[in-house]
Amino acid sequence: MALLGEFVRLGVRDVVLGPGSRSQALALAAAEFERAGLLRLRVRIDERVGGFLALGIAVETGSPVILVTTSGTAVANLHPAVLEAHHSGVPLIVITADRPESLRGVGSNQTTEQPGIFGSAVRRTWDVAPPVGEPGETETAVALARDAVANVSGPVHLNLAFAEPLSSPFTLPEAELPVATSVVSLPPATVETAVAPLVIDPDAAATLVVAGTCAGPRAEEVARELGAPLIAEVASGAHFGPNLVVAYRELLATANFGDRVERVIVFGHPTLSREVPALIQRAGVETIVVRHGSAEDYNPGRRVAQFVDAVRVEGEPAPPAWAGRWVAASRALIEPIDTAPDIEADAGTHARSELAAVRAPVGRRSLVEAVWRATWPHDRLVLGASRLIREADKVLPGKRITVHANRGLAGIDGTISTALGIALSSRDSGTTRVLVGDLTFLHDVGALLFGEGEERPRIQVIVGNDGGGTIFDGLEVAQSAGASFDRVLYTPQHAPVEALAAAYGWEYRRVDNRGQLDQALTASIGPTIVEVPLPRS
Ligand SMILES: Cc1ncc(C[n+]2csc(CCOP(=O)(O)OP(=O)(O)O)c2C)c(N)n1
Ligand SMILES: [Mg+2]
Repeated sequence: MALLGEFVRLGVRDVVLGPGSRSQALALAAAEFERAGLLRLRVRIDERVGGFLALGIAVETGSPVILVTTSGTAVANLHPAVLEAHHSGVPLIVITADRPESLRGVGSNQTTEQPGIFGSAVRRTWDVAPPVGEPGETETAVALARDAVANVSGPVHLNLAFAEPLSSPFTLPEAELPVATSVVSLPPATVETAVAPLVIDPDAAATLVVAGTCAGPRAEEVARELGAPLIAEVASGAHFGPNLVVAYRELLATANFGDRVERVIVFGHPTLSREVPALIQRAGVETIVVRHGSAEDYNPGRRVAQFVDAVRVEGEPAPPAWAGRWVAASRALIEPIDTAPDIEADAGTHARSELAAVRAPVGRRSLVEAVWRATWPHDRLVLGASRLIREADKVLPGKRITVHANRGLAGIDGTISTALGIALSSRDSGTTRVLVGDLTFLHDVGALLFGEGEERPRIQVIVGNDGGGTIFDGLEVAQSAGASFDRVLYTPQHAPVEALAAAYGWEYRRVDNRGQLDQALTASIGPTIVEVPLPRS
């Protein structure tokens, strides 16, 4: 109670929990705080889903989220989300209930070694003895909450022991309602950037700016200030602006483009191409990495020259010809998929070609383009790992919208849960769309479950269904592996998505052409699954 009260006083607003006996005191206290309007509480029975839901909330709000579980395997189910949060620098306060020390290591029910269970993936761990009603316990709880918030530049773990009785009835006395004094200010980069930023002179070298996930809009600003081409991955938060180069893979491998680069400035965590790490490892290229709160510094081939917390540009931008050549060449490389009808064509030809466009089958490119067109600044877009995010990264033009992808470890797990967390806490009134492959969808199908009374946000789960993991078809081994390939890599499936939608109470639409796709993307209000069958190749 004192612990949660202090978290609230420090500005923490969101709690996600799974049910369990050992954690009952925390769960009941959280429900009381919610009743008093001091916390938003989300309850999920599957802790892996709850973990990623909390991650999504923290990504969207930028504030730490409390995650509560009972003891035993419940704790281990948080590990995937904790790892992703660790690698992306997302603040999670993981509180796990445990038995007191005397009942550990002696075969007690539902008891394992919880302190240290997340290894180095948490910034700090506390193992706390059970409260027994002694004086000073409130102060200890308050100090613990402060300590946790001070360390939450990524996930932190509070393992709290509870002895019998595990809880007693209580209500929050009005007089004791904690007053939220401040919104949590996070410890990471904000503090460290007090260190003077590295000064960059645009004239010193032919420069390219690279933005991976978590980069944010600063990368775009720096590219403009430098007059540098901008390679901004689709979920970087910087995929817009006059210097954006979409066809970067091709250009990095083209004479007079990639080979002219002398200096690379990296923001965020690039993961979507081989060409970017190859460029950084080329002789004669100097790379500066601007840190972004991840646990690991991006350092391909350990060739990065400098890691800094921030950069400042001093001097006039490079001549426009430098970035201009890249931008123009990129535009020329990305042809529109459908050639527009000749302006001089008669009305009948126009009508026929428009009809043909509406009836055209949906491919991967037209799918990502339609989702991109439908998304506006008040919406949110979440991209699952695998083929579709790569397709999006290869072809989508710049647009200033909020895009998220779990690229810390690029797992196909927890994608729908993460998107639900984003949808539930988005300050804007738009729709959250999450674009996933079929295996990514099925991996997190449990996220579709809303317990009775749980809020159902505006969300569309768009499933590009090609019957398995077609990303593996692009591997060299696909040519040589023979009959086993499908069984162990493609992993074919025919799970009926419509039936799953019905089982979990989601609206469902199947889309067979581009016209239907555009309609489906703008039609729905409540949680909807849009299934888009795609060919394997
Ligand atoms: C948790 C996890 N398990 C396994 C993988 C390896 N993996 C990467 S992509 C992929 C297949 C994804 O298939 P699907 O979602 O259908 O996308 P597609 O490639 O077919 O578009 C797998 C299994 C992973 N990234 N994360
Ligand atoms: Mg697939």
